[in-house]
Amino acid sequence: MNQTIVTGGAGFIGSALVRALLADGAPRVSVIDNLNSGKLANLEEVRDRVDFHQADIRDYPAIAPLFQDAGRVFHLAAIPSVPRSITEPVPSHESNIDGTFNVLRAACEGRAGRVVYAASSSAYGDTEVLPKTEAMSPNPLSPYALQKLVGEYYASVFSKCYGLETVSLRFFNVFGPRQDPSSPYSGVLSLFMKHLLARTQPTIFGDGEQSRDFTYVEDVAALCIKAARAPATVSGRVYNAGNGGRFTLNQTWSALCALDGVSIHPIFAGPRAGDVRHSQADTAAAVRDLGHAPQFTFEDGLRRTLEWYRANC
Ligand code: UD2
Repeated sequence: MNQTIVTGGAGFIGSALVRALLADGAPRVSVIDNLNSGKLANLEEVRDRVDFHQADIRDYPAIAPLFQDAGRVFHLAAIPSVPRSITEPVPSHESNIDGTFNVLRAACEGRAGRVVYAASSSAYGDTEVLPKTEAMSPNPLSPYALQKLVGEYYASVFSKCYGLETVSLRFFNVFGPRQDPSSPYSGVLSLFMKHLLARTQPTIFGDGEQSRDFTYVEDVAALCIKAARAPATVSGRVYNAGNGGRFTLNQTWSALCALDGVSIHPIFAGPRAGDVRHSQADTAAAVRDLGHAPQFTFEDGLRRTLEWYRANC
């Protein structure tokens, strides 16, 4: 019952989690990834301690045997983009809902230990009050937000009906090294890093006054591990995985320009469909129940991420 599984473990968050698990004492980690957006290069330094399975979570017969007697499962595989879920709703639905159901079913039938599920802060949509607490009613504004919310509900129902231990963590705009800037659907910070280093203008959708609780990837990885260890009373529950702060896109771009000693004006385009206006996590429940203790301020994270892009892009 010792095996640790990370779905999406070749992605930028998943690979950070794999490194954190190995550093935390896991002898080996099993990664399930279809390599659609993940890359084996993300696992390069730890490849000899990773059992890699190229498989798609939409393919139940392919993944089910891998979950037999697994000790703990971290389910991060997804198609993670609000705009992509609007333009390409079918693959997004199939991966994020059907794929999540398959992972939960495989974990349940394989008698696996706890499943930690990567949910999303997008589930909140726009709320009148900030920061956002888990007690607020969800209000998904995009297919992606709804899909991630359905995954939470499924995780909770598997806990209630089948006794599978699950914990959902609502990731708040995770950023850090290895986030891939090559797609128009890439996370905004990876795109900002690319433009900063190329000395080109980024595009900001809307007025740039929308805000995000940007959360450094290593803090999220650490919280995932804590969620897997927390007492059984957390099973079926949902927690925010955020830093607790909030920065507008205009502030973020200016901070990055200041870090690199340049001044580049962004291009402003129309607002993006499905966008949430403001996002900020209340971290109290995760601190209380899971021992969440973010180590990196936003500025620390920006510096570390910029250093990595300078060295690797
Ligand atoms: C959502 C979730 C996040 C995570 C993510 C996965 C919210 C608040 N957050 O992130 O937790 O699940 O989905 O994809 O729902 N933008 C620009 N220019 C660009 C690209 C983006 O201005 O070139 C804007 C975008 O309109 C948005 C902000 O930057 O206002 C962040 O966009 P994102 O795609 O990085 O992440 P977001 O907030 O959709």
